[in-house]
Parts: sequence; structure tokens; C-alpha cells
Amino acid sequence: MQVLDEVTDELADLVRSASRVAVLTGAGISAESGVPTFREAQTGLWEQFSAEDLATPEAFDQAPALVWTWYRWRQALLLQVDPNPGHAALARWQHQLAATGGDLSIITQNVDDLHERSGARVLAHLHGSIFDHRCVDCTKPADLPAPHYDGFAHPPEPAEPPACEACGGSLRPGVVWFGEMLPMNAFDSASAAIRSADLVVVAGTSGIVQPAASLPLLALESGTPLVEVNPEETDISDAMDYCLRGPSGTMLPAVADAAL
Ligand code: BJW
Ligand code: ZN
Repeated sequence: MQVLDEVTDELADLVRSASRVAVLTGAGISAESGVPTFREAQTGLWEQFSAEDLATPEAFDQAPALVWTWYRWRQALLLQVDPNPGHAALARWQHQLAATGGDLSIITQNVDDLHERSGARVLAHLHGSIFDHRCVDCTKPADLPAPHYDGFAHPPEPAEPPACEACGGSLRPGVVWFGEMLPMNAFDSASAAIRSADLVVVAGTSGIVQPAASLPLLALESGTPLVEVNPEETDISDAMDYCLRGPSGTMLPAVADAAL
């Protein structure tokens, strides 16, 4: 494994020769847009909870207003921020490969839509979307207006989730909580993209949460090179061929430029 603080000629050659690229992204890629990562300390109403405490079906059962308001506030914040140069670099690289008969598959654990807003197509949202809602009882999807919160200020108090129009059950966000299955289609298409890639990039994830963290390791079976982009060492750094130690907003544009 090589730990790098810039794209070397060797890595640039590898990137330039890759025509089928799979990229797994995590919360770190949205950090430079002003979105807190999952394992950062919480503030406001949620100060005494970790995000892991809140992202469970049990938390929603026991404290629906607290959990619901957390998601509505996070939606509000997302609506007030923009994609950053890391998202833009992946979109640019994806368009460039598509124009030359190649492919770049974005597989994200993020529930935000910042890849899409940067002009990229996302193959798989492994953990769902924060902007989708469905009934906990009858599973009917529901459209809601944008939240009235200011995402840069904390709500003063928790609000109860709205009721489903069809059955009166509670609405919940369309995300995947701990202990829940990932959407099968997303997981299968992500596995296929990694198995058929000739380069796999992992950006902005701690590599802690399964089964997403194991997906890039499928590349080891075929000897496909693995590149990590992260300012910190992670749980999956040891499996990487190259670790670019720096923020994705700087490192991904450098990687995408090398592909030109
Ligand atoms: C930067 C940066 C910059 C900062 N540039 N980088 C096997 C072993 C052990 C446990 C399990 C196992 N298999 C399953 C489990 C249980 C569980 C699990 O993995 N637990 C772990 C805590 C150990 N997994 C599940 O429950 C999954 N379901 C499942 O397995 O179903 C099958 C099953 C069902 C029932 C019984 C048994 C099996 C579901 C997991 C769902 C995860 N959902 C969440 C919440 C989504 C909704 C929401 O957003 O609220 O997804 S949890 C949270 O973690 C979120 C994220 O997508 C996910 C990953 O986090 P991520 O993206 O890596 O963020 P961080 O914050 O951890 O890291 C940020 C990184 O960015 C850091 O490395 C920074 O250094 C870096 N960074 N600035 C680049 N500028
Ligand atoms: Zn319902």
C-alpha cells in the first residue's frame, strides 16, 4: 500500500488507462459542502445522542418526534448547501468516460442528492434517500413539502411525524437504518459494477458500516487496483493499493484531471 499526499505519475497512469471505474462514496465527500459526517459529534436537540443512536428503527419507535425532526432538519440543511469540487470532479470524470465508451459508476452510502445536483448519475444509493418518505405501516410513499426549518439553526423542539393519508400510520424517512436490509437492486448493481471495474475508488467513508464497506473489497478477488481518498486512515485502508491522504474536494479533482 502506498500512502500519498498527491497524485503521482504512477497513479496518474493507472487512472488514465482505466475505462470502467467504480467509486464508493461516503459522508466525507459532502463534508466540504458543510454537511456533518455521520460520526461527528451532534449539536442542538440531539447533543446527547450519537447519529448511530438515532438511525435505528428502535429509536424511531421510542422517540419518533426526536428522530423525525433530526431528518427534517438535515433535509433543510441539505437544501441550503451546494455540491463541492469533489462531487464536480466525479461528474466531470463520468461524462468524460461516457463520451469515450467507458463508464464510471457512482455507488454512494449518502442519503443526500449532492452527486445528482453536481450533474452526475448515481448507480446505487445503498442507504436510501433522505428526501423520500413512506408509511411505517402500509409502506405507501408520501410527498411532503420542504421542511420549514433553517438548516443552519437548530429547531427549538421536536415535532411529531405526519400521519399517512391512506392508513393513519406514521411517515418515516426513506433511509436504511441499522438492522434493516439494503435495497437489493442497489446492492446487486453496486456489486456488479465493482466486479466489472478496472479501477475502484473509495472516497470519504470510514469503512465501518457493513455491508457497504465490504463492497470495494470485491475488487481484491480480481486484483483490480483500489484507491482510497480520505484525510484519515480508515478500517479498510489496509486493503488499498493507494491511499490519497487529503480532502476529496482537492484530491478528486486531481485524480479526474489525471484521467484527461
Ligand atoms: C473526508 C473528509 C473530506 C472527512 N474528504 N473524506 C458485519 C459485522 C458487524 C456489524 C454488521 C455486519 N453486518 C451488518 C452489521 C450491522 C450494521 C453495521 O454495519 N454496524 C456497524 C456499526 C458495525 N449494518 C447494518 O445494520 C446494515 N444492514 C444490514 O446489514 O442488513 C442485514 C441484516 C439485517 C438484520 C440483521 C442482520 C443483518 C444497515 C446499515 C445502514 C446504515 N445506515 C446509515 C444511516 C442512514 C440514514 C441516515 O443518514 O441517517 O448510513 S449509518 C451511517 O453510516 C450512514 C452512512 O451512510 C454510513 C457510513 O458512514 P460513512 O459514510 O462512512 O461516514 P462516517 O462519518 O463514518 O465517515 C466519514 C469519513 O469521511 C471519515 O473516514 C472521515 O475521515 C472522512 N472525511 N472529511 C474526504 N473532506
Ligand atoms: Zn399507511
